[in-house]
Amino acid sequence: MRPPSLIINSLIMKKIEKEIIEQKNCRICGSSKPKMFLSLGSMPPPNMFPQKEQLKNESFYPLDVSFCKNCGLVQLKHVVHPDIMFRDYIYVTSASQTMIKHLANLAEKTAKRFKVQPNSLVVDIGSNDGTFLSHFKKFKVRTLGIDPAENLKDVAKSKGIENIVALFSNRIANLVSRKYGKAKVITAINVVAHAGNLDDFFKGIKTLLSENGVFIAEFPYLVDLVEKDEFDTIYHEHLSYFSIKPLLLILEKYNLELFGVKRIPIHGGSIRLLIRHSRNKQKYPHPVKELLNLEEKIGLYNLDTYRNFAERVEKKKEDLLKLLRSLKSQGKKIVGYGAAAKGNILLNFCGIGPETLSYIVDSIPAKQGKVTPGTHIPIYPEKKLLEDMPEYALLLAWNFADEILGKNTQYKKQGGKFILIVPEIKIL
Ligand code: JHZ
Repeated sequence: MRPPSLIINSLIMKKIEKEIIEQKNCRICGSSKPKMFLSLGSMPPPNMFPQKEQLKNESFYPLDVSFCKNCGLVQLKHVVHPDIMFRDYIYVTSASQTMIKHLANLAEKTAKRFKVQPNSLVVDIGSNDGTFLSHFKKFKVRTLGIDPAENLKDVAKSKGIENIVALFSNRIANLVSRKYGKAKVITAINVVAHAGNLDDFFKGIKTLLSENGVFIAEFPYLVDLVEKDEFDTIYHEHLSYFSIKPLLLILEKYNLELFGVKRIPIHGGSIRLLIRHSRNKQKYPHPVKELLNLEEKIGLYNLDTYRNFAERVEKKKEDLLKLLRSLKSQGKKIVGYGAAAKGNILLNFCGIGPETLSYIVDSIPAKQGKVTPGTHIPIYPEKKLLEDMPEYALLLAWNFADEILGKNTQYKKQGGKFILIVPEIKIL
């Protein structure tokens, strides 16, 4: 018999039969009536940066968003095959100091609050380049990463992180618990929104989590997305946009309990969830009740809220294009800062290409030398900004505004200006 790790690796080696499928029923409650309220158009998945010679082979997929009135889940209407999006993944967690510090902090807090003993198992789903798990090493725990990106396996390994190349599922959870035992801590940072089958995902959490274990999940919060019009965080990888209400439904289905929740500022406003095997059925802690009230109050369970959001998105597009056209007509040079996935949504949706943004600077070496998906703007290392001194830099990675502005004081001193787009369009 082959060892379990080989069996796991072979699970994602199947041929892709359908590149995209339409999700007809709500991915949480199964209702057949999710209503579409926004179409951002058809574009390549935003982390698939082509080389100049691959431009003719780009695949475009629709980006349409629906709301399920029955359970409150906001979700994509189409699902691109996960192998297309995640098998060769260009985004690395370690690209931002903000993210590194955030995860170091979370590892420290987790180990202390949950009294994680040496040798306990800590599993990170969507472990990427191993940044998060590397911060658990000093607690002498056993760490295991699960991530479908084949290209990042060795990067994580070089940090001493054992890694399984797979999409998380109940099947994987069973294999892992047989080989490594149950996990005291499971984490999924910016991952649950990516899960194609939420039932299978939470069933897997139920299977792998030890009796007194904790599952910690973080992802952008729908309240922030709607209130700050962060429409560019809607993309093919993110299949669900969560509020608390639909989440409780799926947790209850698998006898899991949300015992803690906290709003955190990362990525334009996220939530951190603390989940365990159910002990207090139907007794939500105060912060959970407060968020449910907030969601109700701002209309997250009404279709009209999303129709209004869609109108604001169109308006933001017009306003941004007006500003950029006016700057170009004055002969100003504009570039982009941060070739973020969200940036690619903004560029494709607004139809902004190299005629407007001469280039984009980005810190991830694998993005440099490539062009942006769909819009074909060349990407260079960050140092080009100061060498070239364009008059304006459109901050595409607006979620890291503090970090980026902080390290570009010289550009500002020499007269360079940043254009911010979230929460509103503003020149700094
Ligand atoms: P960043 C990613 O989306 C992918 P993206 C993922 N799907 C997800 O869910 C969200 O995060 C949350 C660059 N940069 O993190 C690096 C600089 O150049 O906003 C990145 O290319 N200089 C998992 O891609 C980009 O900006 C800098 O100083 O939208 C930021 O991408 C910093 C800080 C970043 O996420």
